[in-house]
Amino acid sequence: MVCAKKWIFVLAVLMVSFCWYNMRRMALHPSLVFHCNSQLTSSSQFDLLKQDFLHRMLYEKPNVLSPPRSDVLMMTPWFAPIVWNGTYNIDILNTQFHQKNVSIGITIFAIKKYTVFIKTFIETAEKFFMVGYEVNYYVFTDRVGDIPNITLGEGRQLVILEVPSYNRWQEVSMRRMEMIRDHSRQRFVNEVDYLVCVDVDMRFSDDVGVEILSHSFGTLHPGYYAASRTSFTYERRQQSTAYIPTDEGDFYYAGGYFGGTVEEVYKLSNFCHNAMMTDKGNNIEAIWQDESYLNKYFLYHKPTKILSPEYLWDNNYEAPAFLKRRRFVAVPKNHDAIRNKRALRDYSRNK
Ligand code: 4GW
Ligand code: MN
Repeated sequence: MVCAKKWIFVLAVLMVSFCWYNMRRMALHPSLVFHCNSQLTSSSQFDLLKQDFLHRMLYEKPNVLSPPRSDVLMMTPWFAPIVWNGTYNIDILNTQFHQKNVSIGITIFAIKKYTVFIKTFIETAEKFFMVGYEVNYYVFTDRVGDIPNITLGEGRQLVILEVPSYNRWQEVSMRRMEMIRDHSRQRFVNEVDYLVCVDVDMRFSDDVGVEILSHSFGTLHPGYYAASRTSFTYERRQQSTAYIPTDEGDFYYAGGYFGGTVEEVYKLSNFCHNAMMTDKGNNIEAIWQDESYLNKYFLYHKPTKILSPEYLWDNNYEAPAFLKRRRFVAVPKNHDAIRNKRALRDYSRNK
């Protein structure tokens, strides 16, 4: 009898402390109280998740106390990597991206006489651009008959998109944004995961692979990677939607190389095209056309990855010691033969 009383007492003490504890917990963290019921056993979207894992790979251990590069900035203040040779392991990246089965679209514009650049562009891309992946070359042109027949590797195809040409060269350059936007929503979104949007007057001369891919990416302009904020050639007139004040700006991004997922490229090109149209309505055009609007976009929608000038170089510049590779290089243009007007718009413009 005494024993039973003792147990009833112990039980009562336990119950009181349990209630007290829970009341305190509820008072402090009301949101921590979950009402669990049979839903725990019902199905969930997580049931469909695939367990991706990497296989055994042998490579040098990353060393926390000795970064792979100390001569260049490898990370922005918003934690976007800046892609330089020596900072990544392409084997790890390839394993990850192949597992996701990614496909890549590359957009190029060959309007009027710029069709002459297509052959070298595609031939060199076949050697160096996203080798081993599914690649669609989207060639926008007004001269379909001038696009040469080029034999492509397995999983790679050429898609010719006939588009109108504009009289003013500035408009030819700027309207790329509108066409990329429209085709992103109508076509690209159904065909590829990522888009890479580049100038056509270029050649690949070294590997460009999945290390460049990210949600959204921009590229450091080879003429301005070391420049001060105030000397960036952003649009400085307040009346323009591309306006950037002299006390703002991270980098000067090149108009001839950006990309990301199709959705992100859609948002970017939609912004740039709309901003251009607003300016057009106000009779103003940004100083470096599409490049100025792109720089405005990236200032307030920070890219999640940034490509170093290895990915966009012009041999008119003296190659600095930190430049270990020149992967994508401007093809010298004969301005009088190629362009309708003498207009200096090269990467070497500030030289
Ligand atoms: C001046 O007479 C011109 S024509 C300036 C650009 C022109 C142009 C540009 C063109 O007649 N046809 C054309 O397809 N484009 C596209 O716009 C082409 O994809 C080219 O790579 C891109 C940007 O022009 P760009 O390469 O001449 O610009 P920069 O010198 O800044 O790389
Ligand atoms: Mn160019």
